[in-house]
Amino acid sequence: MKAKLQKIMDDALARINASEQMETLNEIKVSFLGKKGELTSVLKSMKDVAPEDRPMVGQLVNDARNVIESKLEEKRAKFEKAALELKLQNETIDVTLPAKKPMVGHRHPNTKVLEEVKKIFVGMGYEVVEGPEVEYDYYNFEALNIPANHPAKDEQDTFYINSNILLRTQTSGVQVHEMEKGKLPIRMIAPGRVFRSDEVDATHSPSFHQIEGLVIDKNVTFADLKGTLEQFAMELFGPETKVKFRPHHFQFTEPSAEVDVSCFKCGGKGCRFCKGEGWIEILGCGMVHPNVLKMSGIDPEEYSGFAFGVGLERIALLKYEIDDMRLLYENDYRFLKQF
Ligand code: 2U9
Repeated sequence: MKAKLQKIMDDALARINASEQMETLNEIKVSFLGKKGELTSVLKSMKDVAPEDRPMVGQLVNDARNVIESKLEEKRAKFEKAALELKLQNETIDVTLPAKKPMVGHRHPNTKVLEEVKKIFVGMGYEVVEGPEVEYDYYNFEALNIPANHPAKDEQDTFYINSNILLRTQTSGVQVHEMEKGKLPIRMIAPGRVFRSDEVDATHSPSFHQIEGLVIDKNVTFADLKGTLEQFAMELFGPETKVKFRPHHFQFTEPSAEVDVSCFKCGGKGCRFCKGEGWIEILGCGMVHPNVLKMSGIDPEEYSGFAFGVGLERIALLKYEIDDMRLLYENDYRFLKQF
């Protein structure tokens, strides 16, 4: 019996040593230690062993099982280690390969223009002030001398939240809040999103951005307004830029004007870009209406001021020669990566 066990063990160990893959180890385990395995069959034939020898034979079978199991385990660990080494070798990273180029973000043309405009006015000593997009009717219209029956107040043009509250149609409310604080002089710009119930097309959108400016001090004149906006135009469009003030009407300024700049494409001779005019309209402005000053608690006999308003998208379209405003809102990377 002892010799038989020894032979079974030797066979098992020889097969384990000769095995070259994990699956073979499983087969060996089944054929020696499984239900119908060689070692198990020895245990089953225990009834043929003399009772006094049974403990000894039992011990030998157990010892043989332990040896085979530990050899199987040893070989399994070897296979696993070799598989891991092979995997690591195959997955080695070649650090000398060129890296993938990451996509670099671009500033939106609106942001670029806004930053440029802010820089120009901050350079002239202006403060940048922001305010709420949802505003009281009073701050958007009434405080700006826009009467109840004015067409701008029509529901066709303005998004109302209720009869008293609306989405601002201009950033002017921000200036009114500043004036109400009573701290003079004021020299500020108010950039921000505004809303008008417009149909979308190449030059209109129900939501766009404005930058408005306000200066209030003693002895502020139209000459100050002209000098300031001329300087602004030259910094934004180049030092050769000329400006032209055309009389206009706004409820909140008197006198009022629209400002054209000489075409920065043809220098004023007339081209396709300026539609042969030589001039391009860029903003509106005027001297703050005495009613507007009065309503916010400023004495128009003591103080005067000027104000202006620029459409941010309009400047971006002009400066970057973009022919459709919708491109500014679609966030198509092929468009944005050009800026
Ligand atoms: C206060 C007093 C006066 C702001 C002004 C304009 C002229 C103007 C337009 C430009 C293009 C609006 O974006 S746009 O459609 N704006 O022409 N805005 S004066 O006047 C003010 C503002 C606040 C207290």
